[in-house]
Amino acid sequence: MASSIIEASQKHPRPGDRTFAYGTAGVSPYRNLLDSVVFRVGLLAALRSQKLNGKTIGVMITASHNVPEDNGVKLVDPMGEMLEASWEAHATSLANAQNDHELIARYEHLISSLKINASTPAHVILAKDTRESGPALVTALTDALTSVGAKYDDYGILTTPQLHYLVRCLNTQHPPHSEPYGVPTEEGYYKKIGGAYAKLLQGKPRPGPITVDCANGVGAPKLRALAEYIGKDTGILDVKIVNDLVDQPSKLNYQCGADFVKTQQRPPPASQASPLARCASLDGDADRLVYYFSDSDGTFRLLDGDKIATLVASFITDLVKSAGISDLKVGVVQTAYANGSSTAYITKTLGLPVICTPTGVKHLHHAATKFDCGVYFEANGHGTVVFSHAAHTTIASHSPESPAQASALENLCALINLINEAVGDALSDLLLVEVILVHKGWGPKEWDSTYTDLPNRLVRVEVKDRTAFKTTDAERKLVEPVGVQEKVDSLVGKYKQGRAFARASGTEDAVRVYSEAAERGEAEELARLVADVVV
Ligand code: 16G
Repeated sequence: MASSIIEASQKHPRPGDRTFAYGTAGVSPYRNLLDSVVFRVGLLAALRSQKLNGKTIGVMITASHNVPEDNGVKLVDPMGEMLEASWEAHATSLANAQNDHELIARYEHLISSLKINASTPAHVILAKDTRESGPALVTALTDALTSVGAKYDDYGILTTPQLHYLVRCLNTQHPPHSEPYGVPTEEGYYKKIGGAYAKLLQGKPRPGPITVDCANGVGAPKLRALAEYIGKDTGILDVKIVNDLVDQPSKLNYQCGADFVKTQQRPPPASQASPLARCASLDGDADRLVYYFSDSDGTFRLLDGDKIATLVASFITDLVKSAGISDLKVGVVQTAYANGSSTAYITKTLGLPVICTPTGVKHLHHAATKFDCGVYFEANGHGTVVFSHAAHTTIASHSPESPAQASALENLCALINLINEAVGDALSDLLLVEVILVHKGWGPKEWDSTYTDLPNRLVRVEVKDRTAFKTTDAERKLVEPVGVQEKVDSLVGKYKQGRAFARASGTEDAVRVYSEAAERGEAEELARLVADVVV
C-alpha cells in the first residue's frame, strides 16, 4: 500500500512550505495550490469510509462563492452532513505532511490510532462545480483513491447539495434505515423535490414568474433541469434564469450570486426585474439562496437568510398545528450575524425558541437537531430544516381528525420531501419559499413587511494576526486580545439598540466586524469605531 501511495503522491507534490487547514467549510479557498491537498484528502476519504465499515463518503470540489481562480475541497459524512469535526484535524495533518515519507507515517498513524481495519473496502463518491481547475483536481483525487484500492464513482458536475443528497441516499438504502432518503441519482433528486413541490401546489394559484441569478455557476444547468422535471407546461415553476454563463469560467460569481447581493446590498446588473417582482440569487455551488425585489419607488429590498428562516419557521409551525399535532418542538438556529429584529420576531411574534451558534453550517446543523423541527439559516442564505426521528415517526403515524387536518398533514409530508435535510440547498430552498408564498398568498412585499431589519454594517478589517482573536458566547464576545471586548462594550452602550461584535474570519485572513443600531448612520459609525479598536 505504502509504495502505491508514494508512487501516486509523487504526481501531486506539496508546494513549498505553505500550511493548509481544514476549516469551517473544508479546505478553501486556494489558488493553484490544491493538487496535493486534494490528493491527501482523497486518502482521508477512503480512511473515513473504512472507519465507518465501508459507508459511502462524499468529496466535493468547489470554492463556493469565491473567485473563479480559487478552488477547495470538502468531505461529506454518511448522512450527508459535514465531516465530523474531530476528523478535520486528520485532514489538516495529512495535507501538511512535508514529504511522502511523512505522509505515509501520518497515514499509518491514523490507521493505528483510529483502529481502522485497512482491509475494509472503501467507497467514495465525488463531484465538482464548474471551475476550470476542477478536472485536474479530480485526477488528484482519483489517483489517491486508486492508490489505496478504494472504489469510487465520479458524478461529474453537481451542486454541492446534490452530492450531499446522493451520499445520504446511498447510505440509507439498507436496514437499519426503514426508508431510503431518495433514489441515488441526479434524476432521483429532481423527481423527489420536484414531485413534492408539485404536490404542495396542487389546486393552488400559480406562483408567477421569478428571476433567478445563478452566479454563472452550476446552479444554472441544474435549475434548468429541475424546471424541466417539474414541467414547463404545468406553469408552476416559471423561472427566468439569468447569469448562466457556465461556459465562461471567469464569470463565476462575478458581479452576481448570493454573496454579491448580500454584501453589496444591490441586485446583480443582469437581473432586470420590474418593481415588486420576485428575484433570487444562488451562489457558485448552489448551497446559498437570497431573495430580493425592488419596491415601487425603486428601493432595493433584500430578503436574506433571516427572512427565509422566519418565513419557513412560521409556515411549519402553522402546518404542524393545523395537522392537529401538538407535541413537536419547532425552533430556529441563527448566528451572531442574524439581524436583531429577526430574533425578536421569532421569539416574540412567532413565540419560538432561538439558539445562537458560531458561524459555519456544521454548528447550526448540529444545534438544529436539538429540535423536532429545527429551522436553521445563516443570514447569508445558507440553511435548511432538519426533522428529528420523533418528528418523522409522529408525522407518519398521525391520524387526522378532520379533512382540514388531513390536508395539512399531507402538506407536511410533502414538505419533508421537498426539503433537503442533509444540508442547505438553494434549489430546494427556492421551491420551499415559492410554496410558502403561494400558501400564504404573499408577494415579496408582504413577506418583507413581517419585520423591519435594524440598520447594520459588516466590515472586513485587515489585522496582523487574526489568530489573536478568540471569542466566546457563539462568537458574540472577544476573550482575546484581552481588554478589547470592554472597549467594544463601552462603544455599543452609546447607541440606541446598539449591538456589535468582532470575530476572526474562518475563510480569509481578516477580522469581521458587524454592527447594528436604530439609525443607519449610527450603525455605520459603530462599525467604524469597533474596527478602529480591533485593528
Ligand atoms: C463558510 C461557511 C459558511 C459561513 C462562512 C463564513 C459552510 C459550508 N460554509 O463559507 O457557512 O457563513 O464560511 O465565512 O460551512 P467567514 O468565516 O470568512 O466569515
